[in-house]
Amino acid sequence: MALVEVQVPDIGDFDEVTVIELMVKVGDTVKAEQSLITVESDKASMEIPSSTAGVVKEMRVALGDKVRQGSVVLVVEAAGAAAAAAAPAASVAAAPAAVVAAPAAAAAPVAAPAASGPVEVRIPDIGDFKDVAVIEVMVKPGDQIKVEQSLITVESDKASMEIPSSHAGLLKELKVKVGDKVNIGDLLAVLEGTISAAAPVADAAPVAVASAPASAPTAVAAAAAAAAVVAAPAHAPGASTLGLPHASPSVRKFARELGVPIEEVKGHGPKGRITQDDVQAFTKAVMSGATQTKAQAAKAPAASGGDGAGLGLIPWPKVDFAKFGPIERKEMGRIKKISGANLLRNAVMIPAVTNHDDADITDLEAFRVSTNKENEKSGVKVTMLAFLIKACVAALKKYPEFNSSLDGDALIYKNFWHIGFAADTPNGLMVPVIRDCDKKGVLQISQEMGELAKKARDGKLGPAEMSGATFTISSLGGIGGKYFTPIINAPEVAILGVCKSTMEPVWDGKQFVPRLMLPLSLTWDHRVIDGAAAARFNAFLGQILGDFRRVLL
Ligand code: CAO
Repeated sequence: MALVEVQVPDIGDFDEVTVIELMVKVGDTVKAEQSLITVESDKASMEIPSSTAGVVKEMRVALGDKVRQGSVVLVVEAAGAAAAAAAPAASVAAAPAAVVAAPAAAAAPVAAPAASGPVEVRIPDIGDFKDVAVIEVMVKPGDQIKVEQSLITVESDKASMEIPSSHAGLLKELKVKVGDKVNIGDLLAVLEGTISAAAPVADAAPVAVASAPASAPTAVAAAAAAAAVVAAPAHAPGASTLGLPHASPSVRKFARELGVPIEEVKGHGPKGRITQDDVQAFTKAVMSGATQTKAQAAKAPAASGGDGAGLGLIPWPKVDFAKFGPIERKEMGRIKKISGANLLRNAVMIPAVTNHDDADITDLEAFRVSTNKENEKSGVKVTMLAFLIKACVAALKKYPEFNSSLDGDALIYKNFWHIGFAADTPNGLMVPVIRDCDKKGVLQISQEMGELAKKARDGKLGPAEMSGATFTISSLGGIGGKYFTPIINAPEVAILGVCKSTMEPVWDGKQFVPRLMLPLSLTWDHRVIDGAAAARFNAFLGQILGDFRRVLL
């Protein structure tokens, strides 16, 4: 077994590209050449493949990170031949040459001597792709075409790329339509009028195309193909769109997964391209009732005004606030948009109920303070949240349905206790997950919590660090408040909200005594849990927090 760092291969002329999609996570088994992440510049999206097969041990990039050639994407534990192949460098990028018959990247087009008369534009060498489908036609007869202007977009099951024109001229005939299958050398278009061509490129694509020098797919796509990555269509300015909307394969896939009709999404990316944010914003607008899909509109009852998110609700109020005073419009950040859509779904779809209770933490707080004094030098500070995590694990073990998830008519009981905690970050709410809390002590939990909370605030949390939770705690204890109603983090079935503890007079049977009381708010999914179980869970939690030795029982 060898650990291999998989790097971003040569991705052409790009200095820094943004990671827009993570396609694998820690623990996944990946094959050599399997796509790992999608990166995007302002012009293209590319999927970055793995240079080796093995098990993902560590993700080194997160959404939004900027990467370039040589950046380490992840660490794979490679086995057998793959590891041997990777040695001795132990840090490799996918070898482009081994992947596809790489077309030479076209240099910036230089006008060749002008000629006149019809010229045929053919499909250039697009790498190892056969019978790729035309999914988009970006021009129409009569258009004045420039050299390197994208004419069509083709898509295989994994890749999509634009096919540019090898010449400039007036488009006389277009020889392909959406749905056709094309191969290298196929006739694409006939141009007439004054023709100029891209200057010949040294070591141009090996396949002879037309009577003029071959134009490889745009420099971006060619570089992408050379590295076995995927170039996504970019909208030519002013081009007529006769086929599918402009979006990268990953965005199309994302839309498909959410059931979003991508043709109804308005693109706000460069040149009108549909981005993941557009799909998310569309989803959110549909969920909030601000808009609806055509299918929903067709089904919506007339009384709803056709704008009720398909739920038969009255339309979302549209108010021109500027009528009442000065306003400023600011787009919400990405994380807020994503969490907003999730929270809305969870709020709408889960029949949630919240129980409020108080726990007497007078003794536990004294223990916490003394523990922190003893551990002053270690640098690890224990907050009430770490004790709460341990207490919740004990309660989850006693009441396992709180640690389950719904799967159709069945419940999945999880025999692991990974606890998520809501962290307030400058970019919005994030939920890092501490794994195997049953096996960890309060000090270790505190330490991991501190590290994860810092990563969350620095925007450095990887998806693996935010997944797998079986139960979540949202603590506002450091801020204030009395009780609140947290929203369940689906597919979990319960969440504990915690507010600031306060000294309160508590009747001990003879007199009022001052006790430190911690307000607890447990929200639970009524499909899985009923009120009595929730009350028992809270009561048990209160007992543990009142006398923490009970955790050992
Ligand atoms: N009662 C009284 N004081 C509390 C407390 C409680 N329940 N919980 C924490 N405190 C105190 C801590 O002891 C600490 O005091 P000192 O600074 O005097 O030592 C202070 O409040 C700050 O604690 P903290 O917030 O830094 O640490 P934490 O472990 O309690 O919480 C974290 C960590 C990451 C959860 C927190 O920083 C955070 O982001 N909370 C917000 C979560 C949130 O937004 N939830 C809402 C989700 S729904 O929109």
